[in-house]
Order: sequence, then structure tokens, then C-alpha cells
Amino acid sequence: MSATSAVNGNLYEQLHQGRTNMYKSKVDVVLGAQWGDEGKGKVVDMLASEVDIVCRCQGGNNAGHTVVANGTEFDFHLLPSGVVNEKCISVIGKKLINCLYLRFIGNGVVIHLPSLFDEVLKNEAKGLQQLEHRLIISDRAHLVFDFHQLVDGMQEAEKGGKSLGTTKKGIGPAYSSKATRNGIRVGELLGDFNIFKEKFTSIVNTHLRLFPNIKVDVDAELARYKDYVEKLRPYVKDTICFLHTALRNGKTILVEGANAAMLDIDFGTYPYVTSSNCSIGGVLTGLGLPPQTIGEVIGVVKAYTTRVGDGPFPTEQLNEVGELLQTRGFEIGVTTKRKRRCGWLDLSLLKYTSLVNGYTCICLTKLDILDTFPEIKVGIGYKRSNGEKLDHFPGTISELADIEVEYAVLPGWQTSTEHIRCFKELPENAQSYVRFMESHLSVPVRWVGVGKGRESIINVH
Ligand code: 2SA
Ligand code: GDP
Ligand code: MG
Repeated sequence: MSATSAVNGNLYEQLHQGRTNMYKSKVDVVLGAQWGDEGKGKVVDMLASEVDIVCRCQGGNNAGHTVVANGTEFDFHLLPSGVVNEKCISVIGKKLINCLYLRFIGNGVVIHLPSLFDEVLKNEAKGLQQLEHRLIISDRAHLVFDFHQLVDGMQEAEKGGKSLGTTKKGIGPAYSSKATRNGIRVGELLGDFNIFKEKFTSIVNTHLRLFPNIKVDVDAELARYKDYVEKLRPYVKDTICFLHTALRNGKTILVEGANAAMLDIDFGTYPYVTSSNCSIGGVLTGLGLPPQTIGEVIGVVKAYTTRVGDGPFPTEQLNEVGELLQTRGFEIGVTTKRKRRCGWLDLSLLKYTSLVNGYTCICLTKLDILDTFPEIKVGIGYKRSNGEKLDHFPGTISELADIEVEYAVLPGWQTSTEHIRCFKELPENAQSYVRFMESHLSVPVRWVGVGKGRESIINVH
């Protein structure tokens, strides 16, 4: 029956009219479009100088985001990237702190406290100041304990040749505890310590039943966590109200996605994925934001493809091309120091992650790494071994094992692009490479990265 009547008119049309917007600003999002390490840290740092609050919404210290500012290299794992922003004025409590933006760890993140405090100390030693006034942690974020990390290592060892290649930072086991409702949140550590003690003992016992070989000194751990309580307290807030108030007051917010769409627990190459939603959905659930608050969705795409850890990788080059990409691109994991696997750009994969994330623009990084190649291949389609063309990204590992990649071969430019700052000054073949990708994805490329530093960026439009 139609919802149109003489009295009420078309109810469906009315539903879409007269929407009010209570927010003065939007949340812009930076997301990894491949298997991670696309250069999200650099993009966040580049944009952070214009924003008030930078947020992490998922993942933990499995992430490794590099920022090179004024010749100093910073690596961030749990802290959102970005170095120093002299512009912004942030309201903290009732004080106005003039200078440095807020870093925000949302409810969707899993936090290993010893690593967080190490990271804070390390960055303070490198010159980042006043983190205690500028870091806000959600009371709903879950804790990663050392035993989660032991279990991560043990699960990997048990899988033998079929391991996932995790970072062994305890991410999967911590999200498992969350999903089975045995996890412990930051807010619970700051509450009644006897309740924390009870919950901690119980969660350890659960893990000992499943993994009798792990060693956990419960008393020593409890003493360690008791020490963290007062250290942690100044950072912890109800982050949901805080963010919504900031949006109503017109504060600018940038979200730094960790990992990447192809590592998303739902949309990635399951089970060779991480344990969180690293695509746009994780931004909403990991910070408590409604969809209408989202502004730009910036997909960060490396000019070729890399993957660290195991799992399918259709355009991987297990040959001198892959080796050259690895060495020229210094493709080494920031967290685990593992060599990253390398291959050509894969547009089938990017079309898929673009569907899921809805990129409004792209930042293409590491174009300079392709500078020496006489010809460059780009994956433009998949077909099955029986010749059938695929119009979607396969959902299972066995289907992925059966695909062949169709390539377009583009001419290289064989000139250094590192010093170039204007799109029109890029060699013609480099411009064509960018335009080729843009036209296949129907998403504008807004920036092109040609070096590690903040300054090594070309504004395309
Ligand atoms: P986990 O530890 O449970 O999240 O691992 C599951 C899969 O997710 C991959 N993964 C990553 N891939 C790329 N970069 C990541 N961060 C580090 C970096 C990685 C490093 O920035 O370089 O240092 O090795 C990251 N974190 C997780 C992981 O390889 C597994 O395939
Ligand atoms: P993230 O996890 O996405 O933040 O990326 P990582 O920091 O793990 O890895 C990206 C690496 O590429 C870092 O070493 C960056 O300094 C570097 N990088 C980022 N953009 C560029 C670029 O345009 N050119 C070059 N040569 N290096 C870049
Ligand atoms: Mg990384």
C-alpha cells in the first residue's frame, strides 16, 4: 500500500524534508584505502595544523604512523599523529590553553597502558609538550593486558604455517574479551579497585583455562595497575558528550583511521584482518558519532600496494619489481620492523574500499617511489581461472586464490619528482598515472605525496 494519502501527502518525501542540523562543524576522516601504511600519519599531520581535535577511533598499538616534521621522525602507535599546532585554542576544563590541539582516544580503541605511557614519555623526550593537558581518553575504551599479548603470540604459534602474521600486540584477544563481555574498560580501572581486582582475576582465570601455559603473576599485575590509576585519571573523560559539545561549538575534528579497509574485520580479507572495523563504520561506533556529522572522507592510497602479515595479495610481485618497491619505499613495519610485501597498484581493490568508505577525495602517497621504473603496471580487473570476469571483490580466501589480475601497462617517467610542489610540473607520465587512477575510481585526487616530509606534498586542485 502506498504511503501517499490525500490528507498526509507523500510521507516518504516529507521524511526527507526540513532536516535540522544542530552541528556547527563536521568531522573529517582520514582512512587507509589498502592494507595499511599508506602514509595516514603524514596526511593527519599535514591537516592537523588546521584542526582543534585529532581522534583515534579503533585499533591499538598495532598501528604505526610516521610523521616527519622539520627533519625529526616521530612514530605514533596509540597517540593520534600530528606534532605541534600553534594555532588552536582549546578549552580544557575551564582553562583556555593557547597553542596545542587535543588528541583524543575514543571508546573503540583498545589500550595497552604500559605502551601508552612509554609512548607519551618517548614523545615528550622528542619535544612534544603538555601531553597531559592535551590527551583525552574515553572511559569506555577497553584495556589490553600483557596476557592478551601472550595469548596473541600463542594463537599465532598454534596456527603454524597458517598464522595471520599479527603484530602480537594482543589486539585480537582484547577485542575478543570485549565481544564476550569479559573485557575491562578504562573507567572500571578508575572505579572501585576491589571490583577491578575481581574482574581481572576472573578474566585471567578464563584465559588460563584456555591457555594453561601462559604465566600471569596476578598480584604483580594488580599492583602495577593500581599504580596506573592516578597516572591515568587526568586523561579520562566521557568523550561522547565532549565531542558533541565541541561539534556544536564549531570545533574542527579530524579522525585518524588506524590499519586500513582491507584489514577491516568485516570488509577485509578475513581471517587475514585485524579485529576492528577500520573503515568508516568504525569511526561512528568508535567515537559515538552519528553519520550526519561526517564531512570529508579522505582515502589515503599508496601509489603501489603493500601488505605486512599474511593473507591474499593479488597484485603482489614476488620478483625484482617487488624487491625494488620494498627497498626504494623503505617498506618496513613501524611497529614490528617486518619487511612489507610489495606489488602494483590494484584498482579493483580500491574501487571496493571506495564503495565501503565513500571517499570524497584521495591523497595519493609515495609517487616518488615509482620515479625509476621504465613502465608501471596497474591492476584494472580480476578474472577467475575459468575466464569469468569479476564485478566485485571476492569475499572468501578460496575465491581470491582463484583470481588472475588484468593489468594496464603505463609508461614510467624516470625523473625525480621529490622536489616538485606543483601538479603541472610533474612529468607528463606521472600526471597521467594520477589521472588514470582518478578516472577509474571517479574520486578526485586532491594531494600527491612525493617524499616523507610535511613539505613534500603537491596540492592537485
Ligand atoms: P593484529 O596485530 O591482530 O592487528 O594483526 C592482524 C593483521 O593486521 C595487520 N596489521 C597491520 N598492517 C599494516 N600496518 C600495521 N601497523 C604496523 C605498521 C605494522 C608493523 O604501521 O607498520 O609494524 O608490522 C598493522 N597492524 C596490524 C597485521 O600485519 C596482520 O596481518
Ligand atoms: P601509516 O600507517 O598509514 O601512517 O603509514 P606508515 O607511517 O606506517 O608508513 C608510511 C611510510 O611512508 C612512512 O615511513 C612515511 O614517512 C612514508 N611516506 C609517507 N608519504 C610519503 C611520500 O609521499 N613519499 C615517500 N617517499 N614516503 C612517504
Ligand atoms: Mg603504519
